[in-house]
Amino acid sequence: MVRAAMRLSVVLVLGLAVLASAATSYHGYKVVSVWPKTHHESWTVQQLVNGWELDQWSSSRGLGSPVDLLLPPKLTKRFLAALSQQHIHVTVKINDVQQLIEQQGPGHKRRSTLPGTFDHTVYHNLGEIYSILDGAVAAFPHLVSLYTAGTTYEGRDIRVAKVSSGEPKPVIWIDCGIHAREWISSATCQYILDQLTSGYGSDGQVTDLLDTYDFHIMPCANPDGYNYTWNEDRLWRKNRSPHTLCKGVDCNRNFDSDFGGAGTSDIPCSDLYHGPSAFSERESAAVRDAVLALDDVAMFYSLHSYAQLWMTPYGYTTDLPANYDEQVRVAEVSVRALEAVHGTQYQYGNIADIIYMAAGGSIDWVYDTAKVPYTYGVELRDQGEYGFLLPEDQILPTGEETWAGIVAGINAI
Ligand code: 0X9
Ligand code: ZN
Repeated sequence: MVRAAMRLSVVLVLGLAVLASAATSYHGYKVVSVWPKTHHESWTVQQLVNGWELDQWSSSRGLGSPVDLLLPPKLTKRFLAALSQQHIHVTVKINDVQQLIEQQGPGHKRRSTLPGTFDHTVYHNLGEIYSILDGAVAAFPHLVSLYTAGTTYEGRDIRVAKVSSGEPKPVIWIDCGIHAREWISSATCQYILDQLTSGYGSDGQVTDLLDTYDFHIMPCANPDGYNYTWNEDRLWRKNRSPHTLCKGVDCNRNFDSDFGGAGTSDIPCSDLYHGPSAFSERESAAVRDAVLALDDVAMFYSLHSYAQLWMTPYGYTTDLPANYDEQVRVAEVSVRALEAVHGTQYQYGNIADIIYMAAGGSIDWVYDTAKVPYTYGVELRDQGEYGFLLPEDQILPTGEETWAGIVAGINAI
């Protein structure tokens, strides 16, 4: 009897261990676009999203524009039936999310270049990104240096590459990957670092830029979360700090800009959880400390995905910042330059109007408190065809157009 109970508990423990170690599978999950035409239909969709706690990949930008949702297989039938009963239009964007995940990430493809060198044909895990940073220092020791802006809950360094041609100059800050699943963001930071290092002394435009500015590039602002998207759950958004019931804070809700305000959640299990207090998280504190340690930050860019938006403050209020017209003028210059490269269409404007209210975001805090006059949040490709699962053959064109937008913006200030 006792033996049998012991055997049972061993089996149970082993079973739980297997369950705990298995990566999340999105087999049979779909991404759908829902098109509410009236306020009532919008409300209905929101009720379904809240009731079933669906992962909302994008929010509608007004009536007639779509809301993208991740739909678990067990809810598909009921969800589609509810919509059809209300005559709400829906289209399937991704038929099987897991299939798409498996086309990218661990082991699917070999890199085309040596480890420790740039390769914009594949996504890289955190170890690879950090060895690329080390490789950049080794190859360009007079141009690149690295520093650690902070250490995560799980003990990983949050590294920054400083690119400088010599004596201190005003800084252009670019951070990437504060949301773990937005892989194209980190890939774009790597592309930008590659352009800066390979172009100095050979490309006139890059040489001029580095003779005028220093660049501080944080390619992975959320290393624990990013690592988790590689090994456990490709669609994880937050960091990995533990809280009651659930793990993770949305680091882009954790800055001290109307902390806890609109578009945030005080529920630890929510994807929009703002955390116990402003700057409670190592990742947001690292950005804060790094920016405050700099004498003169001319521009601050935070790269996200997806939606193709070039955004200015504020997210916590629909009020406009004092220099809104000037920030928007420069955003428009950037978007025109970006569009000229591959024809990708972007919209620009303040966060609260162009996407949604979101308090506690980095660009608002950097504008208000660090007094950086030009702060931009950029949502890179695409517009939901692949969403967060942007194929690797779009890394290079995304890098090219985004860099063109940033260069044009810098030259316009
Ligand atoms: O919700 C967010 O934090 C951003 N959208 S995302 O899909 N990438 O999560 C929008 C907030 C705007 N603020 C900044 N981008 N800084
Ligand atoms: Zn994001």
